[in-house]
Order: sequence, then structure tokens, then C-alpha cells
Amino acid sequence: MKITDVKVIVCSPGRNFVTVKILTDEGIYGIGDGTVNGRELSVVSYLQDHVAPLLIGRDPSRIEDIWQYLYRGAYWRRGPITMAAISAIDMALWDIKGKVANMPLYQLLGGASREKVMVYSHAQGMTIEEAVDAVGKKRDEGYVAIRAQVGIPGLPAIYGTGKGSDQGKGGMVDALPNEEVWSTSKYMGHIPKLFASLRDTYGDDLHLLHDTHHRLTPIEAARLGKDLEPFRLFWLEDPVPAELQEGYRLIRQHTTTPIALGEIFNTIWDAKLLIEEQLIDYIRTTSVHAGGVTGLRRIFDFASIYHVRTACHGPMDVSPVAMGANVHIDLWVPNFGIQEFSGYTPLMHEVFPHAWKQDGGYLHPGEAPGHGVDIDETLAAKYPYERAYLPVNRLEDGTIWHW
Ligand code: CS2
Ligand code: MG
Repeated sequence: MKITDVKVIVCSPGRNFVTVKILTDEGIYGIGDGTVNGRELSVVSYLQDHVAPLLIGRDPSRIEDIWQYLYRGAYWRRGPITMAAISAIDMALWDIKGKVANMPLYQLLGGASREKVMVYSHAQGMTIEEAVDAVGKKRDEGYVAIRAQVGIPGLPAIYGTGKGSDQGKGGMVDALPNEEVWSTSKYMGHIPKLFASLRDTYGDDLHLLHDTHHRLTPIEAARLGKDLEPFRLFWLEDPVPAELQEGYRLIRQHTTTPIALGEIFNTIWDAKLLIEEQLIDYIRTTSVHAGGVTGLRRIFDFASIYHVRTACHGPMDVSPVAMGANVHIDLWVPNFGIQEFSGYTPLMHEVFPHAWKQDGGYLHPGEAPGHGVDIDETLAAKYPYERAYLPVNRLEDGTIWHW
């Protein structure tokens, strides 16, 4: 079998997605996600101008060799754009391998380790009352794990602090970046009140999560983790930007609140020390950003020997294609923790028909060969690319801060 074409499809059925379709001389094709939120066209160029010409004529069954060729062979290793391009290709090649074998991807990986994949959903409100209600609604839909975010008194709503739509074009992206305002001191005291209220209302059984979106320093994160201990969070996510991996030692010395990290990581090197020193509890790398199935499997196996569990990033900008790949990995991976799932619009489900299924707070990848996700190219073509950015964040005095 030989690769005959690598198509890159960009569409915006509510938000931008970059999708790769690898075609072969035997008529079998594979699909991969290469979406990097707010930087989509960089991946398109990387794939079209630099990667596609290298693949024509190659044997698609040699997934590892192609991965190494694109990673080592580029000389300029790592980084979100390079790794998203590799991810898209890798995902499509595993899809082809599954179709050739007539097996779902999770079977190729070693088979199911569980019956279903626990996911967490998002709930938010401007006030604690609203946020508590929003969590209740998700609980009623069957979710057993819910990420709760709340507006901060004295601050306008921004991503993760009560803003309703954090996932579509309505709230998160714009023709130019929204400039948002942040104050750590206003935030710190308010969050424990939210979780106190959630535990009062719903008891101890529900898994509660919270995302700090990289906005604290290590000592602030240590204090927040300590303040949240009575409420037994499933995790505190992204408390501090993690370029300085050893900075997490300080957090660990002070709190037993579990820490989740890694939605923006793209290789094992972003997390090596964090994992080896057991400074985190959940690794949030995802198939579209961390080297596809091949990259993710390697990171998760390494994490397993240090008691770090998996928690693939899965907001709406991780397309239904990457969600499919994630859910196959989740069903197999021995050290599974949880899968993020914020859901998609009806149109997105139509553009990307998929075998994976939701049942309340759980997903299953389905039994279709490969990862089981396709793209309806005719429908996708009706929704062309629209320029969009993630917001940026400033402190109240105007200083640029972490978004
Ligand atoms: C968030 C994301 O899902 C999450 O935990 O942090 O919504 C993130 O902000 C976006 O995916 C950025 O692309
Ligand atoms: Mg996050």
C-alpha cells in the first residue's frame, strides 16, 4: 500500500478545525486532527508545504518510522505547530492501520482495560449560586465528574471565571483577541467558597475539578491547594505555567490537593521532571497536540511507572476526530484517570460523523475499524476558515499576564 495524497481540510462549523485526510492507492483513507486554537493556518502551511511532499509514495503501515522521520528528520524538533502536524499524520495512519486490520484502534493498542471512559464536563456561573445550579444540571445529565468555575466579585467575567460560552466563537475567540482582566488576590479567597457550597449542596460523591488556567505563582498555588483540601477536589488544574517544571516542587511540599497539568504540552520533555518527581497526579496531554497516538502512548506509559494517571485535554477545539483517538486510548490505557469532554454543537457532530458514543458521564469509542471518525467534506466546505484568536489577559494595571 502507498500514500497517494495528503489533503488538508480547514473548516469552521462554529470554530476552526484543521483536518488531514491521507489517501492510499488501495482506496483506504485515514483522518487526523491538527487543530491549534488561534494558530490554525500555521499547521496548515506546515502540513501542506513541508510534510505532504515527504509522504507521497510511502508505505502507510510504517507509522513509527514516519513519526521518527517527521520528528527527528526535521532537525527543528518539538513545539506546538510541528507536533500538531505530526499528530494529524499519526492519527490518520493509525486510522488506516485499523481499517486494514478491520479492528478498532483500541484493539490494536492491546484491547479494552475497562467498559467505558469516565469524562468530566464543564459548569460555570457568574455567582456561586449560578455555578452551583450549573453543576446540578450537569449532575442530572449523568456526569459523575464536573469542572466548576465561578465569576470573581470585582472582576469582569473572563475565561474560567463565570463566562458562559468558553468554547465557541461567541465567547472565546474574536476577529482580534479580547483583552481580559485578572486579579489573583480577588480570585484566591473566592474559590474555596464555591467548593464549600458545592460540597454542602451535593455531598462528597461527586468528583469536583477546578481549572486555574496557569494564572498563579507556585506559592499562591500552594496556598489555594491548601485552602481547597477540605473539599477533596478530584484535581486543581494548571495552577502555574509549567515552563519551570521544578517550580512545582514548592506546590507539592504544601498541599495534598491533586494537581493536573499538560494541556499545552507537546512532548514528554515538557513533563519529564514533573512526572519523575511525582509533582503531578494527572497528565493532560492529548492526541492532537502531543504527537498523535504514538506520542501519547509513549508519554502515558512513562507516566504509569510514577503513579501519574491520564486525563486527555478535550475541549471543543480538540475536534471530534482527536476525541475519537483519545477515547480509544482511554479505553486501553492501564493508568487511565479521566477524559475531558465539553461536547460539540449538532453541526460539528454532522461535519465529523463518529462511532464514539456518549452515555451520561461516559464515552465509548465504538467498534468501527480505525478510530471511527470521518469528515463530511461537502458539508465542511460550506463553513470556510474564519480568523479567530484566543483572548489575552492583563492585570488591573495593564500588565500582560498569563491567559
Ligand atoms: C481549557 C481549554 O479545557 C480546558 O481545560 O483550559 O478550554 C483551553 O483554554 C483551550 O483549549 C485553549 O485552546
Ligand atoms: Mg484547562
